[in-house]
Amino acid sequence: MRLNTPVALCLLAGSLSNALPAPQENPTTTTLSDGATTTLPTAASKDTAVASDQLEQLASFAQDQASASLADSSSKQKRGSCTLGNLAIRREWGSLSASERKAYTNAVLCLQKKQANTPSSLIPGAKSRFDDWVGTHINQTMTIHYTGTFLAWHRYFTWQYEQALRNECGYKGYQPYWDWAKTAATGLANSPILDGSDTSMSGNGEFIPGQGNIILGGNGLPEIPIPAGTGGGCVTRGPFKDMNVNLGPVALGVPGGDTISNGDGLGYNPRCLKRDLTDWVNRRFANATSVVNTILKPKDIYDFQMTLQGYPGSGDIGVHGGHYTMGGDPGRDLFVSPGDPLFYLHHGMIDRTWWIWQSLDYNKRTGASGIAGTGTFLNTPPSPDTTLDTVIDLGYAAGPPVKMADLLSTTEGPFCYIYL
Ligand SMILES: *[C@@H]1O[C@H](CO)[C@@H](O)[C@H](O)[C@H]1NC(C)=O
Ligand SMILES: *[C@@H]1O[C@H](CO)[C@@H](O)[C@H](O)[C@H]1NC(C)=O
Ligand SMILES: [Cu+2]
Repeated sequence: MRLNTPVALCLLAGSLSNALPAPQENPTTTTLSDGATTTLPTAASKDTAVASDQLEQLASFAQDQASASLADSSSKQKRGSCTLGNLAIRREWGSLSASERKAYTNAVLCLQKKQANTPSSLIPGAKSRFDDWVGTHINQTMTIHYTGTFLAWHRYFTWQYEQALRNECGYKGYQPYWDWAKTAATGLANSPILDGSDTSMSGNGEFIPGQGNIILGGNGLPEIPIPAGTGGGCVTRGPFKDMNVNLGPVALGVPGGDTISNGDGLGYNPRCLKRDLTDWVNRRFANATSVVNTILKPKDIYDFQMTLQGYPGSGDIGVHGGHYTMGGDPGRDLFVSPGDPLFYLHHGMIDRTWWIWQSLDYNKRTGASGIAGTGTFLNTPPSPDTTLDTVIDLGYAAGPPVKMADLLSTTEGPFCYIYL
């Protein structure tokens, strides 16, 4: 049978074969594409330890499905050139070795030293190749969040960034991700991603005492007060302690409830990277139960992407609210957030969550019915529906422009990766 290829077995190790006999909430039997069956949870456990196991099971299911499909030469997943032999595997930060982590952060620092592609006449503050991504995100913010393109746009953006690290900075690995469920359990400052060590993504900002709440919502929506975190100032340790944030702010929420901006945020405004690690946000909105809920509850793409970003007015900011978990500047700025290198690990996990959700009803969720929404933020101002033919263009960050149809699967079209 198809799964008995060495690579498939290797992918399966630690997945189905290790499926934990942990107590499950309403388990259900699901038939895999190769005819084998597996037992998946259908509702998130309120016990986060159990929910962590559920998340592992769901991720294993997505891995098994992808490897079975790639091993099957008659599968429809032959449209691109993706095979088990060239499949990239994106891993959780904590599972990388010290040298793999350093290779990643060194590549990011390399991108920050390279010249920008963006003409300074268009974005004067874009000084480095790293800034090209930030500039593109600022320019398109109102047409890529709460839109039909949100998930696919950020999938392509993160993938092109990974390609730039590899092709322009000699990085040999793949984009790592930040598993929020893990940091919700350990605390952020204790995690390998954010402990501030040389093998982390740098840690907290310097502690600024007595900071007021951050206020989300407003503009007619109920306010969501978020307590300030345990940092607030400049990052002082780890690989990014000397980094300059060049662009922004545009809509930066700061403690005390204000939002600050520097005009359109495209001017040159060099300053330190600030973080304000906020365990409260991580635990409240992105614990293992929240992640599993996000994967299991929504049955259509509209509900999925709204749950993930938070239904406006619901008081829930969704797992995407992890931008407020890292806090600081530019972390809390919807426009400039890719200016914190942690953005790409966060969006790696967003993409992983989408990938797992898609695997539960693959054909439907990677086709036309896997798209909902229009081209503008909460359809304001009103704009046409996003379709398979809608084009995503990353401007000066990377090309070529691609259609939505090519971005819905991670193993068809231009992509060839899965998450472990
Ligand atoms: C964990 O997430 C669930 C679902 O999002 C939420 O109801 C619960 O309050 C969270 N736990 C904590 C400790 O905040
Ligand atoms: C900003 O976006 C518009 C279209 O949305 C595009 O025409 C323009 O070239 C973009 N500017 C930059 C600097 O990417
Ligand atoms: Cu974004």
